[in-house]
Amino acid sequence: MSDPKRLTDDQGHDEAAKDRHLEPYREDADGEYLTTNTGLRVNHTDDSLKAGTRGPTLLEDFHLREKMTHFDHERVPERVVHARGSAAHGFFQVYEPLTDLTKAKVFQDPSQKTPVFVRFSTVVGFRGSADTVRDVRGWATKFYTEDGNWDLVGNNMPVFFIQDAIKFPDLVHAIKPEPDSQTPQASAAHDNFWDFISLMPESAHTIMWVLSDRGLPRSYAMMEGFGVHTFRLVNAEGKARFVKFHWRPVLGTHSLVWDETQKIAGKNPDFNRQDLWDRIEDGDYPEYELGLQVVEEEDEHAFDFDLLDPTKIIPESEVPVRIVGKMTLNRNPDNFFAETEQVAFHPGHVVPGIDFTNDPLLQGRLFSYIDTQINRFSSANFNELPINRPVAAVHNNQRDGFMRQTINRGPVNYSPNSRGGGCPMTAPESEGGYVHYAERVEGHKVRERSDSFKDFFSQPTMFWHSLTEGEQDRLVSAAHFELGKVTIMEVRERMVTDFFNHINHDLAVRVAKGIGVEPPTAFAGTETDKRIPEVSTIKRGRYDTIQTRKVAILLAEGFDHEQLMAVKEMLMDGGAMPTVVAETLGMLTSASGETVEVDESYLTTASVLFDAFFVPGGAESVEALKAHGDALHFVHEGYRHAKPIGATGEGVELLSAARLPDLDVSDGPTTSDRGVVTAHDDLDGFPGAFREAIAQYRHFDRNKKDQVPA
Ligand code: HDE
Repeated sequence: MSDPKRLTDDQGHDEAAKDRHLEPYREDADGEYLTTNTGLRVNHTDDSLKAGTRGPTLLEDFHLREKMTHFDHERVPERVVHARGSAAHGFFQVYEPLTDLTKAKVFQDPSQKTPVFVRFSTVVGFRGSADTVRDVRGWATKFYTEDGNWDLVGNNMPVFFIQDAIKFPDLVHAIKPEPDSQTPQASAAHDNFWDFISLMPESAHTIMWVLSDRGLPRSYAMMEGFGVHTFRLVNAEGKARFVKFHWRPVLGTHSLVWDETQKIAGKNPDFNRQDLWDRIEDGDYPEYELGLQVVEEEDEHAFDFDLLDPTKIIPESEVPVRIVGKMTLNRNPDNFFAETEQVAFHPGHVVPGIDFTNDPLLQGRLFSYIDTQINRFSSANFNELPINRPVAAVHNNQRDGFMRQTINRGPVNYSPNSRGGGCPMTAPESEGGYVHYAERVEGHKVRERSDSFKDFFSQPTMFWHSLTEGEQDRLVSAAHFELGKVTIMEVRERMVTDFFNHINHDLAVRVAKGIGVEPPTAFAGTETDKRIPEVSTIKRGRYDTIQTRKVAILLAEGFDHEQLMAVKEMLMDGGAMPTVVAETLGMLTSASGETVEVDESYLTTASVLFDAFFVPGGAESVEALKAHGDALHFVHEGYRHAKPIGATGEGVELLSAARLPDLDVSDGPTTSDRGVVTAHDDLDGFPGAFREAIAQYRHFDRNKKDQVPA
């Protein structure tokens, strides 16, 4: 009989291969008796065994002891970084064979769907911290390929804070909560972090990314991903090329705004986690295209930065991104601990056709990830856990240790051997044996940084100039927040003069103004005309769809049913998600007698959890909303956060009552470029105009939005 835990080629390697692989480990208790861990049926689990109903508990109570002991041991240490994560299953499919570039099987056959498990994470916060903090997001993908597992362990930003792995413990110590007070949680806004950064000019590029909108993703389905390091692709002829990996969300890249993220952290700390879960449950599967930037080996030194330096990107104007395939996330985990918590990634999990470079950050990671998994699982057997087990067969002489699962048969556990016929035998390259790329290496043994790594400011300068004006404003404001939390004046000053002033003088002056620091004298050392437009989140957005956008519909008794339905239909057609919000849960009756169910009340939800708002008419309904602080607050906050707002009929009066600046209330549908769409009497064309405003995602050009009290 075939053993499902050891899937072999004849059982196929398709999209469902990992799912089949996990099946024998799944457990359902439907219709089953409660038992102990040794299979003994339990007949009472609510009282411990005592000497008399009011007497002492007996040591003999094996059920109590087993239940309690297991509970006491329910946790494993959380990840030292990336502790808070959310994951999903899915598959990857290449668009056309990449045989010319790599022999990795995952890239050969467009009809093959390789199963994947992806874990997104924040970096700094502990396991129970909020999702919507300003931070880098982790993006780790485990491909269960025919050749074994390949882990692409990346981030949502293409650069990193440091150039050499040896600085990682310092970086993480500095950014985590301070060691005496253990504050602040999940935030870089404190003395230690900025003290460290002000002395680490190599971090300038990543700091710009973190302070930009990229630090606040709207959804894991609307976030780009990057492998960060330069890797190598190797084809069957042994020819190698450099490569950078990119993930591009099909829904485009979109971000939240800072005030909103802080409020969401209180209203729904699981915002991104729940969003990912709901998308998959609703069938709105997150999809991402994989892109490659490929550089010929002979062009290694053709750039004005070093390809091995992880604080640099390759501008797309120099090497375009070739889109090669798509990943779809279509299944939520069955069990958070068994899958999301126990999944163990490692950049060193590679397959033939994919190899490393000498990036000193990558090289250090190759050590750290195995070590950290052994710390988390107290065992080198972590790859035997169901979520980590490759679908490819595993045979070796690594044996024993805590929680060993595999029952290796026979007397042979060494190599070479003759007793086992030489098995397990090493595989020649033609049979999939991994052969390291034979890069020629020579040099003196030195503890030094290459001079080619020492231009710290050119790319941050290009980054700054490549943002839209609105993005620049928000970045400056982010710096005001972060450095405003720094209590040591010298650190603030150093950040202005030694850091931002080297990126751009105007930026430094603007940052200085918000944090009580004397503006620095002009410094034009790193100015450049080069631009890298792809870094802008706004330019990476998608504005031709309203798919999965969440729209709150504010209602009270006596609403106009026809107006509600016209917009609801438009939203449903476009794949958006309308939610009726009212004072209480239950049913509401329209002016013409129809009833609708309320989905959320002002208590159970908040404006910050929506992308757009709609207020239909109905005199009685709108009068009630006008008298309701929560309804007015929804409109104010939505306006302040630059979200589209639509109103029809008397609904327009709610916006007037909210005294939105520059409100244009005309009869027909008015699509102001500020994303407030109103139609008082002539409703023809309103749904289309409102749809257009929602597709724009945010309307940052509301220049008086800060006058609104929210
Ligand atoms: Fe990680 N990193 N990292 N990192 N990293 C970990 O491994 C480390 C770096 C990244 O969802 C740890 O399993 C070092 C860059 C992700 O399970 C640990 C250095 C990038 C995840 C570790 C880096 C990453 C981790 C902690 C500098 C983007 C979460 C728990 C040399 C390219 C994976 C764990 C998951 C997790 C070490 C830098 C991405 C301690 C030493 C650069 C997405 O091993």
